[in-house]
Amino acid sequence: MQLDRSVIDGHNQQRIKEHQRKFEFVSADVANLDEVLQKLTAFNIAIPSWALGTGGTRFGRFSGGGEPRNLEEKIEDVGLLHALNRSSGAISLHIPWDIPKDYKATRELAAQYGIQFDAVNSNTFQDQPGQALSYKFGSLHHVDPKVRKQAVEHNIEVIRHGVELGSKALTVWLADGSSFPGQLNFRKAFQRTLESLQEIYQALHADWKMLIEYKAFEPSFYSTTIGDWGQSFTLANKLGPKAYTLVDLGHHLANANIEQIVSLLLMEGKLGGFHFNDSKYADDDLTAGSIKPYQLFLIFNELVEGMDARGMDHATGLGWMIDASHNLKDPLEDLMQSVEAIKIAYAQALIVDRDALNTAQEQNDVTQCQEILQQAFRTDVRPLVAQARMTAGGALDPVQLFREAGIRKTLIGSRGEKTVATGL
Ligand SMILES: [Mn+2]
Repeated sequence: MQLDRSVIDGHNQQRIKEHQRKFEFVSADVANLDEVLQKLTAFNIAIPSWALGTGGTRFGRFSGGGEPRNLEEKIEDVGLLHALNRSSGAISLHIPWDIPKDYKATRELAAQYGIQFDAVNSNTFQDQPGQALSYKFGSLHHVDPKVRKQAVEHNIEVIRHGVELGSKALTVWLADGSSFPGQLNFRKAFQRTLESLQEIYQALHADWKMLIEYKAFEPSFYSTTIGDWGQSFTLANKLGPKAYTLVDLGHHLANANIEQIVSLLLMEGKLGGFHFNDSKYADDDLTAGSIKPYQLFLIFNELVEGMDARGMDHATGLGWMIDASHNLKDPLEDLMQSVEAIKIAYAQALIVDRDALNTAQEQNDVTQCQEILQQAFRTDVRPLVAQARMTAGGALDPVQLFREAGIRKTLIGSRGEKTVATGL
């Protein structure tokens, strides 16, 4: 379904007076208002194709109604999100869950919704039907060169799909690791992974990036072959200028200082992109900003500071993606909440008094440093985000409009109550 323009206009008309009152209140204190609004408008976050259906836990899955049944319906869902929030103008595909059958038709459909193709994701963490060799004991690090070759070829195939659709990056996340001490020779596993990645790197086009995701735990219980940012960074450095580290917020050990990791990767020019989500205990893949909104703000504070230091374009300099799973909420509502939380954290980082913070840091004025950061964090920037969204043609309150317009009901009507999306 395409959302009719008049539906959004009607929704905004009803709320405009209240919005203006709030917007004028907060914007009076924002010195660089036009710049903040322009940056917020330009900032888009890619939606993962695997997060449009209901996710499960390892104990079960409780599907919702009207889930997208194929790639076309997934693009339609992202199109709906983008129409509502004007900040979800890209989809990140997962191969083989979303292999396009007709590139031209897929590109045209996406263009209708104003959707671009973000990073393509390979999958060597599970065996597919008819697959010759198993990934039970890993893929790119496998002791058997034939398994490594199969995994390398899969990644090259994923790049080919991405090239046809206009993607510019391959994201590699490996489940490779070990579950028991002694199972693996760490050095050999790392070396084999590097050699496999080098073969994949050779297949990258000149304007492509390879994003190397790390994860400290899961599904292996003892070691992960790309377990932390140091290991990803080492691989990216050895591979070359097209290889970067990708930070997934849920892939760290508890209480890791992710904002410091981000700062240093940016400094070294090796931060490639983000997978946003939130977590309480492990890689919970919850809605961004739902558990630790202050951490999300601190990360954006380092991102803005670090990108500005390198003269990077905030919107295009890094890959911004959500990587979440929704086992309770409507996936589209959850994604809207994630996008909103990310943009709120970004807006807060944009209004940090950067000069004053630099001065306070250089003077060891610890109290003032905290005052400056928390002044920004405790400012209700939601009217700024809403203003940017409305100006770009979106809804003042996307979640409420999604409900008022009965979008899920319409999707259930056309797709059915019992549909299951491919994905997690
Ligand atoms: Mn991820």
